Amino acid sequence: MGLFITFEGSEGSGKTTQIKKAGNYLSKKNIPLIITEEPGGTQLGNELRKLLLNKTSLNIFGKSELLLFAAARAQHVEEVIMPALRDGRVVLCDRYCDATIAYQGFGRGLKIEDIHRINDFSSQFLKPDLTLFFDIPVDAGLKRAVARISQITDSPAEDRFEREDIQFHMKVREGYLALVKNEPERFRVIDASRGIDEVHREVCSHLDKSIKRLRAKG
Ligand code: Z5A
Repeated sequence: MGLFITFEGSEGSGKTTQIKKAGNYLSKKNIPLIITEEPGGTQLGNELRKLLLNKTSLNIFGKSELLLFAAARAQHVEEVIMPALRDGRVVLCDRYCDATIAYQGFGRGLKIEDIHRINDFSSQFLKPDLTLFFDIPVDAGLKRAVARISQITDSPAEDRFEREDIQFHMKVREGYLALVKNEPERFRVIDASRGIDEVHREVCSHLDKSIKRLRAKG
């Protein structure tokens, strides 16, 4: 069985930058891996991603949004993540079930117990071995995210969530911090306000430890 590592964080925390660098780091060590993301990672997931993230005139209610993320996850777990893990690969995944608790639970205010049930169903109870949470103050992260979006000119901006007000993003961060508190053994909190290379070095040290642990298990 491989190793399942998720990257989580609020807007502009740099997790997408870091997941790519982590992939390069592991590839250089000849460790078989895939990099994937939620929502996305499959054809169905990519279609749902467009619906969920591009700002259109479509009115999506909170519960419908929750179920669309769950549908993308169900497909992703069965089609991509589980086969890769069975194949002995390291799976690096940009967001997963924790994002649903943070955004739909804390951000939108949907019932947390309902979300746990839906997460369990859509993920077939598959939990990450390790979750790196990239933590950054909300205003600093939003500044980065807005700057990145303003550079995109060749495709529709995936900015439906960035357009939410600052209170929404503060509740999301609060949600992540509550998850970290509940499961300290799974999470590593990374101070994402530092420079890219410094953050990368810390990511590599967590990856190395997890891989060592996996190898020790045989
Ligand atoms: N969502 C949800 O609501 N429920 C769910 O169940 C799931 C997701 C799974 C899609 O996520 C959205 O879906 C997300 C939650 C919701 N909300 N939003 N938005 P996403 O991961 O695809 O989108 P994102 O969170 O907006 O990611 P992002 O914009 O790609 O941000 P990021 O990954 O945190 O950061 P980045 O792209 O690596 O960096 C942003 C910019 O900052 C970029 O210009 C970098 O060059 C720069 N950067 C990165 N690191 C640094 C450092 N260290 N210093 C300075 N500048 C930096």
